Amino acid sequence: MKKQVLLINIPLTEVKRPAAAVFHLKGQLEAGDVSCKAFDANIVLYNQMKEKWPLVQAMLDFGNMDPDPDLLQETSDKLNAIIDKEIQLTDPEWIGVSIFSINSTLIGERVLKYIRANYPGKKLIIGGTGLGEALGDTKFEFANTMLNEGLIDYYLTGEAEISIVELICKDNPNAAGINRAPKQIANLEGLAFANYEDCDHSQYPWKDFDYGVPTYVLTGSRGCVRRCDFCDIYRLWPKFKTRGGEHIAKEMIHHYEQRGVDTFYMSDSLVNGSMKAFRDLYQTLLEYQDKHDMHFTWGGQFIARTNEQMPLEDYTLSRQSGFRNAGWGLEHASENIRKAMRKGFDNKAVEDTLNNLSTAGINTMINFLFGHPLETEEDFQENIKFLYKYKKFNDDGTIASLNLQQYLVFLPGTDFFDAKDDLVEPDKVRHRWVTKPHLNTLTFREVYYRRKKISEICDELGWRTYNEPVFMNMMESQWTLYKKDMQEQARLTLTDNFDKEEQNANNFIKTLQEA
Ligand code: B12
Ligand code: SF4
Repeated sequence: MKKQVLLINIPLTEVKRPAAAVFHLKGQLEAGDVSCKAFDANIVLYNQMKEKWPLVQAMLDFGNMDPDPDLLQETSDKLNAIIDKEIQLTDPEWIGVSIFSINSTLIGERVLKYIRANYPGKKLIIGGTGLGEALGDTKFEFANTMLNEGLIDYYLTGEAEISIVELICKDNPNAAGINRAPKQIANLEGLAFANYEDCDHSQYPWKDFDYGVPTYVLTGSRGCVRRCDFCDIYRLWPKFKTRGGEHIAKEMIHHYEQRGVDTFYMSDSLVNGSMKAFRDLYQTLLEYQDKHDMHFTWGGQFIARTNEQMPLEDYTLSRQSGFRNAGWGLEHASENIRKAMRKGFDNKAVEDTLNNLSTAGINTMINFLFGHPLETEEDFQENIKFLYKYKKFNDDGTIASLNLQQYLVFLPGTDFFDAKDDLVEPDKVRHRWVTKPHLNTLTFREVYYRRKKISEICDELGWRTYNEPVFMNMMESQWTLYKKDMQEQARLTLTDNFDKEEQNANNFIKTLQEA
């Protein structure tokens, strides 16, 4: 059926739930009386290449400098055929391609070349957080390259609900966010609800993932109430803006009444950034559940708070309203390192939060970030202590898993990156750093050892972890490369002998066990 606009989500996005952008923007355009089809090409491709999907994911990973050319060709040909069919079906005037993250640029460029070559008369735009290296990176290098090569007509930066309406509905290409930096949207309640009518539930492998049923991604707030130094969120959204909790609940109710979907994942940086909005949200859902024979399920990222800031009642009531999963960036068990990162919560907040989650029956997946340049032996021991002290919350299911990732990198577009020269200096090998001698003595050798030790302790204690074999594989390759580079460039041989470090760590574990 002919549409004015076709919005396409391309790889790489997760298949466990639809990527939200195209459905959010469809809602906005249709409210402006422009017909729009939101199409998730990523999920159609996934269904065609299911067996090879892990390889496709690894190939498109931005860090993969050596993608398999045959697989890339096959993926690209299949994706172009999928997109071609959809363009023929909808014959749109405008085509918008979503570049979800930097992992979408490699395949994105090929898609844009294909559409440009085969449909030169169509107006082509891109948007998404993959237009630059990081959110705070206002050079939008990928987007500018595409524009300069004539592959697109416009790129829309940042949150695009208003700029896309300006461009397509109001024919105003000079509005903020079009081919230049965005302007933060002041009133999120002024936007239309997301429109998931085009989302084909039968395509998604729901049953293989957490909730097991159709799940929509919704946005309650943008920006963050914190300013962690390694994070780029506050550069793009300088202010924390939230919808009222009642307004968010009404959108959930709308999707339930329209398509029977009762399960949601919030894209917010923090669902409890505003305690007022959080409380209004669960109250409104509870009231609706009381009157109807149904139950919501929802989850999202949240921040640790003390009992004084968020008492147990908030946990139990939100759980009753369906709040089941909370993603949590603990990042480090040492208060000192969290302070250096500006995480903004102390050990009491960690303790209170874990106890309350456990009592209320809400589970959490915790992110860690290892290898902070200021991390001392004592800070490292705090991470070990955490694994012993809170193992009970792994056992009772409260901590659903630990996402240990690899190690901390300096992401351009963050305060951490900008302060790099105050903290570290280049190591003897490329791409590496050592902490400035007057601050610490940390080198990649310790980062590698400590990361490995944490992995081993998790294994021994039976902690559930996320993607750990893949992360540790990458750490091993990094370590091998580091040793090789050290030897070649500094004529310094590093051995795998960590006896001294092992002894220190094991002595510390002994004191924990005896305590
Ligand atoms: C939810 C989420 C995820 C989910 C994805 C769920 C899914 N279905 O794929 C999970 C946890 C799996 C995930 C994974 C990753 N993510 Co993520 N994720 C987010 C998060 C928190 C919200 C994204 C979202 O849904 N927003 C809601 C929708 C409506 O907004 P949106 O996608 O940004 O779209 C808006 C604009 O970008 C723009 N837009 C988007 N597309 C288009 C298209 C057109 C044509 C136009 C005009 C405009 C436009 O308009 C939209 C409406 O305002 C963001 C951070 C944030 N708060 O935004 C990070 C974020 C997008 N993720 C990021 C990254 C790096 C990743 C990962 C690579 C790894 C990682 N470190 O987490 C992987 C990559 C995923 C993959 N498969 O390759 C970065 C991207 C940075 C970058 N420059 O690439 C972000 C910004 C977080 C960050 N600060 O680092 N992520
Ligand atoms: S709490 Fe999360 S989203 Fe907010 S600034 Fe810190 S890392 Fe970024």
